[in-house]
Amino acid sequence: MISQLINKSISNHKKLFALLIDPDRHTSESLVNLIRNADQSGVDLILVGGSLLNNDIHKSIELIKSNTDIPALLFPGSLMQITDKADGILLLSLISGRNPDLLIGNHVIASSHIKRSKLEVLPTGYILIEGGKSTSVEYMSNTKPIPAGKTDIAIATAMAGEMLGLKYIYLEAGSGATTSININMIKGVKENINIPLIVGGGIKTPEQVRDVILAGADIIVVGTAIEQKPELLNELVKVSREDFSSI
Ligand code: 1GP
Repeated sequence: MISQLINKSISNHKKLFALLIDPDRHTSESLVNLIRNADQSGVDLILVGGSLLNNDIHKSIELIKSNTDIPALLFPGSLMQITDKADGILLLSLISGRNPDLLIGNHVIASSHIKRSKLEVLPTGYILIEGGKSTSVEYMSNTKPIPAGKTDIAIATAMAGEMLGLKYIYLEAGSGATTSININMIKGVKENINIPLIVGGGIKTPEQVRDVILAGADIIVVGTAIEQKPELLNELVKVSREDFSSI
């Protein structure tokens, strides 16, 4: 179970590195190369999704599953991205926004399908934070991100998500964000919740990976930087393997 892997890692002070794959950015060949790279680099989780998806997500997941044992989690940008070929799904409720479809509406529509699929469900409070530019997720979700400096709002939103029973909080600056989530916001959220914290959006360098982990992220998500520079993957994963037992 993916939730057990996450919980066990957290109790062992181990951080998890998640690679985000947008199947639309790949041919079958480049996808297989990326998966081999992920395998060799020691990536812990693969998230699959995108704001728009034209490629066949079933086939992309099948290709991923046939080339690695790394758990594959759906990170759906829409209802059309749900497939039982994956191991699990980050069931995202966009709690920073006020779009009822993304808070609960789509979940109602998808619930029977997800139950039948036997996908492991990871209920996640998804919090969108301004990342220095307008991102696809902001446009497609028709929601306003929390301003980058409003740590108090991010904390209150994360706490509300936990109180509602969500099991993970994801602080998201948006794919390709110019600025990743600021360190004070990560620290503030981490200090006020008792569920695993996922952080992603705009993380590009080993230093950023280290800083985000030191601030309190349990799971780091990186996508764009690896699309642009696949050779960076090994180095970024390595940083997440450093000894963080003192935090
Ligand atoms: C986006 O948080 C993820 O949903 C990853 O963002 O593509 O900027 O790494 P990047």
